[in-house]
Amino acid sequence: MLDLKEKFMSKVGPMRERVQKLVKDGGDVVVDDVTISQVIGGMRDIRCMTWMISDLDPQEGIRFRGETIPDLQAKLPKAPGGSEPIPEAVFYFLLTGEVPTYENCVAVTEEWRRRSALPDHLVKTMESVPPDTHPMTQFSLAILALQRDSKFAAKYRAGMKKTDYWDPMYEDVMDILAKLPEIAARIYMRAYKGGKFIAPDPKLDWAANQAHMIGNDNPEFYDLMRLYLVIHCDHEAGNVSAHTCHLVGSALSDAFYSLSAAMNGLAGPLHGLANQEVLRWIMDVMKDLSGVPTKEQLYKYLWDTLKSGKVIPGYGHAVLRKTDPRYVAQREFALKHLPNYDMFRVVSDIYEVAPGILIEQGKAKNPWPNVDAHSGVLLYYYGITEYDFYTVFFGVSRAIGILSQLIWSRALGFAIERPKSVLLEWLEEKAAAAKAQ
Ligand code: NMX
Ligand code: MLT
Repeated sequence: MLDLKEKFMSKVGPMRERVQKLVKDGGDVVVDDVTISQVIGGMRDIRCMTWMISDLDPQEGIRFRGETIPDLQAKLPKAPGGSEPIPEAVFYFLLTGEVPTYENCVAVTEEWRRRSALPDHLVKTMESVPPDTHPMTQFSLAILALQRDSKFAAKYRAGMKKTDYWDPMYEDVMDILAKLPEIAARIYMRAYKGGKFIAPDPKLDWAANQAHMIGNDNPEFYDLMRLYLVIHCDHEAGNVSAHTCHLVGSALSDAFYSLSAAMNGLAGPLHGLANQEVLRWIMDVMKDLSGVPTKEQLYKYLWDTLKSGKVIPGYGHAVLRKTDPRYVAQREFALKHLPNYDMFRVVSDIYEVAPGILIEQGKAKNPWPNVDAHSGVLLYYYGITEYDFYTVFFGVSRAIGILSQLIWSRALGFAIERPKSVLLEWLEEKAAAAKAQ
């Protein structure tokens, strides 16, 4: 058995006891109040879920099991010759809470390689979809098509104790993560490169293989893929993709159903699709203003974007109230590898101009850039110019986090999600009663 699975198993018992004790001793403690604005306004900020693997502080940004992105960059193992941590390491860390050794990570790489072959039925399904179907639709469909082979669904049908749910869930998650890079690569190569298939290279780690299978063997791009697939992996529970995965999984739908649903949420322009929107918008800026614009030109262009009723893509956040540390990590990568690239100069200039405009407009609660404001320019620089594809990379990464939590959610026997909705009249009566007091 993989050391990772053994380590996970050893943590399940103590964690179950901890949760049971919490509910027994503190189950009646009130943790939040809810206002009508929150009910109407997307449940913003209501504390009503628990998530074990990451936590988002509005000022500081994401911490994965207590560690910031720079902490992870310093602590997690890297591939030989690489300078960014490998996603295998972050998966191990999220699942167990322990920093893996390089050997632990190699064992995960090997395990994923062993499980990576795509079944014929999946390849046939993928090839039956028109290649110009949006890559996120193809991605979600492919994940769903794999559901046929779910070990969790088969074991559930045969009959299984609740305390055993995590085991086939773990097996399904390992199968999915093993297959995602090739699924993504097949979509990319079919949509943009005439369907040529590049087989994975057994010498490469998971992220480098993602780069290799889309035809890019630049070692710097391998490192970008490692960074990209680590920093997008999780953002606590309330974002649309994580919450969807958790919600669907809570009905004991297996990992394939849960992840496919999550990817449909990630495909929305206010969520993950914002990364393609940013690049599309920057291309428009550079086309309309004939190259790198002046800050004055940018100022006007940004205002025109807002006045036309559009959002400034890549700016703002539902929780964050400062520059996203994932933006900072990508900016540092750009400063190291592509400081003089025209499009990076535009991205940097937007960073100087956009927050002031959003503050001036006075609507957005957070005028600072999020992760999506920077990811596209890096991919574009390394030749991945087909920006409709960018959200698929986000999805490959996001699977690492939300599926780690899904295993934990089944291990801890978390309940089916079923909050209470209320009629608008009920809210109106509440509001009137409060006013009358
Ligand atoms: N450009 C223009 N207006 C904005 C922006 C922006 N970047 N961000 C927020 N606003 C507006 C927002 O549309 C809302 O307007 P209205 O009152 O007319 O409905 C108002 O400001 C208040 O919104 P907030 O409470 O600040 O933001 P909210 O929590 O509702 O939404 C986002 C968060 C991320 C959806 C929003 O900031 C946005 O639409 N950003 C642009 C899209 C984007 O970058 N999404 C990616 C987020 C990260 N991810 O990967 O998921
Ligand atoms: C994410 O990574 O999921 C986004 O930043 C959106 C969010 O956290 O709400």
